[in-house]
Amino acid sequence: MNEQHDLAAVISHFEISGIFSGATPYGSGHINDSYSAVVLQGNRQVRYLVQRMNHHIFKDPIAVMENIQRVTSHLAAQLAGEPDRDRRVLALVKARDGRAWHADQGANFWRAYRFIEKASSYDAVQSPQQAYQAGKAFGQFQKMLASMPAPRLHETIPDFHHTPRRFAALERAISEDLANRAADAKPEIDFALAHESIVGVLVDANLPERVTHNDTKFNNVLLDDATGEGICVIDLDTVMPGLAAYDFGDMVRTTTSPAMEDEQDLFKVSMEFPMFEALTRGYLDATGSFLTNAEKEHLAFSGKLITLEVGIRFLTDHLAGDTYFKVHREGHNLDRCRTQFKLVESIERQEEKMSRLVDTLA
Ligand code: ADP
Ligand code: GN1
Ligand code: MG
Repeated sequence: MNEQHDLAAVISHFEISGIFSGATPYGSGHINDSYSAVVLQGNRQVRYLVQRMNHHIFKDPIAVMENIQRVTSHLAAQLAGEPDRDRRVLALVKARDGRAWHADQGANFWRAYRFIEKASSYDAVQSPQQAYQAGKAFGQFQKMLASMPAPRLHETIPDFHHTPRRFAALERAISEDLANRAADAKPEIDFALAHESIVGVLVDANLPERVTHNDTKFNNVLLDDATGEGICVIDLDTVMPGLAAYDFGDMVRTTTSPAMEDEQDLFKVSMEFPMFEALTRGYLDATGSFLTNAEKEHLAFSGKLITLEVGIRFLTDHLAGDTYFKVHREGHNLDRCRTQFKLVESIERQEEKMSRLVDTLA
């Protein structure tokens, strides 16, 4: 976190009663600044998850908030009558002016969510049971959003999963070489360029547009601390029209390798088949009834493609001088790129087996 923010001042703009007792930076996302803020209400300590949106990346924060309001209301309606409903969907706290956000003097956009207690997110997957729960939770999320009424959601980041355009951006970054890092990244650049033939496969497959999450990282689902159930899908900034396969692919990327995304020991990075199997079972338990055959046929491939895409994005940002993803050390984006490409290789070695498994389960 580069700046200090006055969270007491921020939360005073929201419909949060009680006495502010402190706030701490929270989570490990690459984009927004998140804080857990505690207020005393009588003798109870109540937490809120307060976020400053990154308006350099989300250029139209109001459009993002409109999407999130519509999506969370729709999910809440779908979950009516479910036990523990309040922990199964994010709930925005309104600002005192009635909006869903607060814009401060520094042009920062803030929002506040009720804190979902007794649940946790994990940066790396630990067991097939967790993988199953993540697949099921993101699958149910897609299922519930299949009935979102018109109009179409805003595209909060245009071409977010247009892999050919991500590839073109990398080519530009290589030729510009703004941070003078291309020579040292030659093996990674060669790896990316050698994969050009696959970048258009999903966008050219004529798959149906759906409401998708688009950032289905394992740490974007909260698992219940007591039962391990995937209880709530979070991080809704990129919920917009998209392809189901990219959502499944990002689960494969982040929920089948036990290593951290920025692990420097690449021996630890591999696509573990039991995790993939559990993830696929969870996802198809929720979505098998409505996905088309064409979508199912692309599931096994999607993990390889989005892992390549995210690796390409990390490499592009490294070459451009680290302007997009938060970095915490020298070469951080290059380290992240290396884990992604190592994972692509691991997936390539197991691709046929992955396809056979999806065929038997779908
Ligand atoms: P980012 O876009 O930076 O990844 P997230 O929305 O994913 O931000 O939030 C960061 C972290 O904060 C999450 O990984 C999760 O652990 C936690 N978190 C987010 N929303 C809530 C919530 N409503 N209740 C509890 N924890 C939350
Ligand atoms: C970012 O916000 P976070 O950390 O969940 C990024 C994703 C990448 C991911 C890689 C808006 O997600 O697209 O896949 O990092 N989000 C945005 O870890 O670009
Ligand atoms: Mg997140």
